[in-house]
Amino acid sequence: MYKETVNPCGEIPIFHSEFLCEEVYSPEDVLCSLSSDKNIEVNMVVEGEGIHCVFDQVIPCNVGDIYIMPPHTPHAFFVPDEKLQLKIRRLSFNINDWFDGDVAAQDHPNFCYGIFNDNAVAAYAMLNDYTQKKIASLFDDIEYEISKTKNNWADAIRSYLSIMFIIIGRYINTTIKNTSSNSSKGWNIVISAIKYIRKNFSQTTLTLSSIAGALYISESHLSRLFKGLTGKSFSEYLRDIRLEHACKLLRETDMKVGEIVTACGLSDVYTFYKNFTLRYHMTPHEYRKSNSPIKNKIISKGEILMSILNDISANLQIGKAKIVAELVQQAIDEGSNPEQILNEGLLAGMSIIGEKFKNGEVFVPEVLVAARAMNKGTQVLKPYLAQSNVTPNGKACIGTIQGDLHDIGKNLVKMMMEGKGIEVIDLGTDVAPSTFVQTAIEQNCQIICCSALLTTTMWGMEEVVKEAEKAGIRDKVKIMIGGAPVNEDFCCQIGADCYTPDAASAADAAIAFCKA
Ligand code: B1M
Repeated sequence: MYKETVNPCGEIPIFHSEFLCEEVYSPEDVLCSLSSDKNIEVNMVVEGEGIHCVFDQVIPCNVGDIYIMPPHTPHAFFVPDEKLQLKIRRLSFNINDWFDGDVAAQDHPNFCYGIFNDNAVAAYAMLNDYTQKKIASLFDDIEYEISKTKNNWADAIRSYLSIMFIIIGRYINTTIKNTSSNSSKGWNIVISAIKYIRKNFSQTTLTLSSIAGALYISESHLSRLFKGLTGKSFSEYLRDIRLEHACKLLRETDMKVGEIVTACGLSDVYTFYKNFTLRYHMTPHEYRKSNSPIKNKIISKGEILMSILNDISANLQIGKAKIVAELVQQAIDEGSNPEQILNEGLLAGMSIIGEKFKNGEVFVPEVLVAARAMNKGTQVLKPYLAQSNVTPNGKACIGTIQGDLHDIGKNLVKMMMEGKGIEVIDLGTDVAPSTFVQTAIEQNCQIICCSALLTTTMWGMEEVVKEAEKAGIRDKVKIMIGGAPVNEDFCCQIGADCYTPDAASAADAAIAFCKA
């Protein structure tokens, strides 16, 4: 609700407005919501309760509280939660149009009849019932004069404003002081920077230096002013503005996370997820689910599922093992196919981390936490990938080749084979050729499965073939190989029996061997 009365005759502008404040207070977002006017503002709380923020000051406000803000002072009203309402009456005018000399000179002790002193940048008063009514009636009189513009209306308003300031001056409780001696100029610069950021945040190339250039000041000066007056660094502010816009897009559109990242000028999905989860303690998907106002819109099962799969991939990349496990369960509950969860959620995320690792964008610790998250996710999937109540179809032993510690692929192969009813003995990682062969002999395995991820160690698979020949079991056992660096040609070259590119085809091939 917003009602405004503006002087219609065009002589001396003065505005009276009455508005309902609905924005919910959130400490992280305050700075983004502050706004300032070129006029002086007199704000009076007429209904409800709320919060008034001036720079980094947070002041609870109630009916009868008055806030006077000099020109260009960033401030905003909020409600503590969405059930509460706050109604404000505001007068806004250029003080030089209405007063002369001391009363209008911002640095004079008699500025606004002495309401501001000691370099104060904001003043507020709590009025008693009697005074509150008096001030409310002055607001009414001024509003009336503005709307009617009768003879000498400007003189009448000038008198009402003087009386108002003098009365309020007696009740001033607090003034918020400038921390910097020339902070009014500083604020102007910071406000210009904020405006510039808000206009251009979607450009990935936006930097402090480009803004400093646009405002003709040095980067270090802008950086100091920004932090000093807002309490936030430029990069923190820019990140918050972008995240806030991302929230808006998540709430109000169907855009995919990747598209939102681009639209907000963010660098990549990985960083977006990391910052979003840190800031809002939930994933973008969860945020969209709980905040989307698009009521009556039918979101297809496929869309929900795709969004969960994207979340699985993104959380895996930042190593959020617990969240990954929960999301995998959620995807299953939504009726998704376990293989799709594996391929389009878990493995999709792992392959992005692999690329980043290759390009030097992430390092071993990040890969390790991602691998841990992958394992947590596959643990949840395991019972769904495995078919229950199947009688053993054969026996195999599996391990990662000597010198190689990668076990995620191997674990998947094992899981898929077990799903087909094959009993699998897991030898772990860094397995010597003799261990594969001895296990096959002792446990009577039909298949030896070797996994390798490193080009430097894949030749260990040839050793397994030779060891099996040496032990005289080569014609009794099938040797299957797999892993990123090996292929069909390599399989033939070392004399193994079968190469498969993924876990599902490995399980199919193994079952075929067992049944043959
Ligand atoms: Co390492 N690593 N890593 N790493 N790591 C790779 C493999 C690498 C390609 C990364 C890169 O540079 N792009 C690179 C190898 C380069 C090369 O040799 N050409 C590499 C390197 C260099 C290293 C280190 C040397 C790094 C270092 O220390 N500087 C080091 C080596 C340690 C060692 O083994 N001695 C190392 C360490 C690690 C971590 C410990 C941090 C971690 C492993 C954690 C773990 O496994 N518990 C790790 C990881 C996670 C990776 C990447 C990122 C992911 C591997 C993975 O799990 N993929 C990987 C890059 C990448 O692959 N994009 C990389 C998902 C998994 C499901 O796929 O294992 O291929 P994969 O399995 C697939 C198929 O290959 C197939 O089925 C699965 C899919 O369904 N499959 C089989 C696998 N085995 C099969 C067997 C079969 C049939 C199919 O029949 C028997």
